[in-house]
Amino acid sequence: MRHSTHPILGQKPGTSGLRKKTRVFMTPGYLENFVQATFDAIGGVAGKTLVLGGDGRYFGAEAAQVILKMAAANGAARAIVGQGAWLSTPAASHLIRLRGADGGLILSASHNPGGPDEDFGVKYNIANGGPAPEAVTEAIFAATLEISEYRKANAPDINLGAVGEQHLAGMVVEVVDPVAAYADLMEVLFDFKMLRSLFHAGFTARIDSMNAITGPYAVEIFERRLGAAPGTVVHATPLPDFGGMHPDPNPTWAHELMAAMMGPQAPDFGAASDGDGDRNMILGRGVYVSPSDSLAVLAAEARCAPGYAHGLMGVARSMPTSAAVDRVAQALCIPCYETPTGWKFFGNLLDAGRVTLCGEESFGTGSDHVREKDGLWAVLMWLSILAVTGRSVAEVLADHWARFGRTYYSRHDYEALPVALAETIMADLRARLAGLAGQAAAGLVVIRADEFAYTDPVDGSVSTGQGLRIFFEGGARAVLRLSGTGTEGATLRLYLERYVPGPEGLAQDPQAALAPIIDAVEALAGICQRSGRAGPDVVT
Ligand code: VG1
Ligand code: CO
Repeated sequence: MRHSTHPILGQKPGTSGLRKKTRVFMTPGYLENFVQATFDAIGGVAGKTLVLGGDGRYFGAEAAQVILKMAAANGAARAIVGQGAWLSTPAASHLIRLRGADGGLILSASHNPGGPDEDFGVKYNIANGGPAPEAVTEAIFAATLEISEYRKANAPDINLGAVGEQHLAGMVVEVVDPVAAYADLMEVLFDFKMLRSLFHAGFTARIDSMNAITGPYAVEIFERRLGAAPGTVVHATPLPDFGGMHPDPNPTWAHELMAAMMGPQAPDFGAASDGDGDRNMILGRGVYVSPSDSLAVLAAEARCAPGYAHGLMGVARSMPTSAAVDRVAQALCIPCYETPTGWKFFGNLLDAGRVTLCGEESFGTGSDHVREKDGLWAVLMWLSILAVTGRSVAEVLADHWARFGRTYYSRHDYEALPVALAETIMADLRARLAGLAGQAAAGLVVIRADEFAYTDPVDGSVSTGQGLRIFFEGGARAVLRLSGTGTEGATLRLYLERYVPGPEGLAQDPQAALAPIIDAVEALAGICQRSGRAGPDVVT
């Protein structure tokens, strides 16, 4: 059936898909318009195979029914759907690749809270399993400006609870176990026998799935296949509102896990996942691993896992991520690429075989096994390192810093700022960037400042306006950029970094180590002064 429609006024996918308040997505025709625009932008879906699933959040199952009817009406041949409309983002990426699908739709707003008054989102992934590159998101945006009708089959709902094939207006709907293929892939990359022995020998862990999608995956992998004690995975059932949890795996939002890991009864290892399972936070007993350090450690120790026993082709990090991994790449004599924020920028490098590991400061690490970041993969990498080296998380970190030096790092988020104010703060600083070199700010001299732009080394595409960078004397750096994933006002992210080569000062708290840079940025940009805020909302 054809439904005529009004243009939806230019809905532009952000850093990772289109993210809006759930009620906006539930407005009649809204989801339909965006999905039709996506189908139109990719040249239609006639005869194609699509993968579909999401993180279990509110409205996901209803949205899946709508998308299936639309895919059928648009002539798709087959839809592969996770049972219950469940698929973690890395599992969806794997399924697209494994089944040779033409693309997939992931129903998630990732680390944003879920529920009728919270957030929903739709991400379109391409045939390599990765997020749509900028050219595709631009085409989707253009299509949202032009769309005049959408097509949706007038058919009954599919039973998403029943694994097997069903038919919907000429399209095959294949409902699959969301976990099995992903867990099998992990068995190929990691030595499950060795990891089973680790748990068998009494190693303890707390894996916090935050009531989101990784629960069933983590229970299958850690408790069933690796023999970790029942209850190792906590908050293991995906709930439509994540049980009120904010599934953002950082010290602020995963505070229950933080408290457990810093307390007297702490297990050996702790990890948390985000809503759609592509992010991770890694903890040891009494110790927090900053994501930039986690990426560097994984790169340095990757050979501990059989999937990486032959070494790495290269590594890539997003620009705001610390340079800790650069020093590892230098020691390994492999290339290190610096890309804009967002996993889509790693896709070409991974496809071209130029890099094996990638990571972002926002708790995302991954490899060429899929084309998304992968939270549980990171957990298995860390467990492999601990099993092979026989060291604790704290010892692995201390060894790494002793060898490579320590890069103090922190991200300060100012959330829900008035959009105009956030844009003015950025515009004012941007206008002054060129003149900053040689100037002192709160006693710290600026060496150089610019706005990051990226030319993709594989296809030559250029992405501009990717963050304001200020380099200070002594190897310190600050980056400012506006978030592309929020749904309320603007979020300004300030990324801070300082390298200390020797063992001196290694025990220093990152906020204390970074205090001179924090003061310098406030002197230059006046974020607190102009917003009237006493400080950032979230510090990671
Ligand atoms: C944030 C992170 C970025 C990440 C993106 C999607 O984007 O900073 O590193 O790739 O979320 O992650 P932004 O524009 O808000 O800074 V997820 O877990 O949504 O797939
Ligand atoms: Co995510």
